[in-house]
Amino acid sequence: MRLFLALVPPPELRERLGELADAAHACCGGRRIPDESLHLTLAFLGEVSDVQAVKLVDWVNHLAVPSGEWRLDGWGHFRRPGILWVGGQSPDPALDILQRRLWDALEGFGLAGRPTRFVPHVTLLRRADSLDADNLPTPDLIWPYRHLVLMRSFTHDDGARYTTLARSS
Ligand code: 2AM
Repeated sequence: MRLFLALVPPPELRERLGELADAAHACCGGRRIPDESLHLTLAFLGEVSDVQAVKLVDWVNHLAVPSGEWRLDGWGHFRRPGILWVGGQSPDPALDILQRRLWDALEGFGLAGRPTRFVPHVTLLRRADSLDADNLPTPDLIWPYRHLVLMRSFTHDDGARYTTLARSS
């Protein structure tokens, strides 16, 4: 099964992100990520076995994550998959440390895939017609977090859907 670790936005922030996704979609086209799927990927694990998944669920359920606040104040994009995203204009040291700590533990589970670069972002559009965010309102949002989740991704014709398998304590 295909798994990833993520932060999920609290309900009010999810709404604000949804408004930004609507504005982005009106201007740039592509596929708008549904509100319920908006997230920040901390670690993409890819395909894992059932045995590994059981271990990961137990680990995440007992994991304590330092709480924090992430400031989202800029637009960005990944050209190749046509991803338009919101994120921080400057690096976030707390998220960087969390991401490194998670990969240290994941490698202990025998998982590979630590990325060479971590760019915290919330994908709002995929396969956008335009990646020019100049006419979009500048985001200014704070994301308070206390927990991370282990998510399973299911691929459908109209995009991915996610279910939560575990939440940190
Ligand atoms: P993103 O949309 O935030 O960029 C679940 O599939 C999530 O994992 C996706 O939303 C995507 O995050 C990320 N993801 C998917 N495939 C990936 C890959 N091959 N490498 C890294 N991250 C990936």
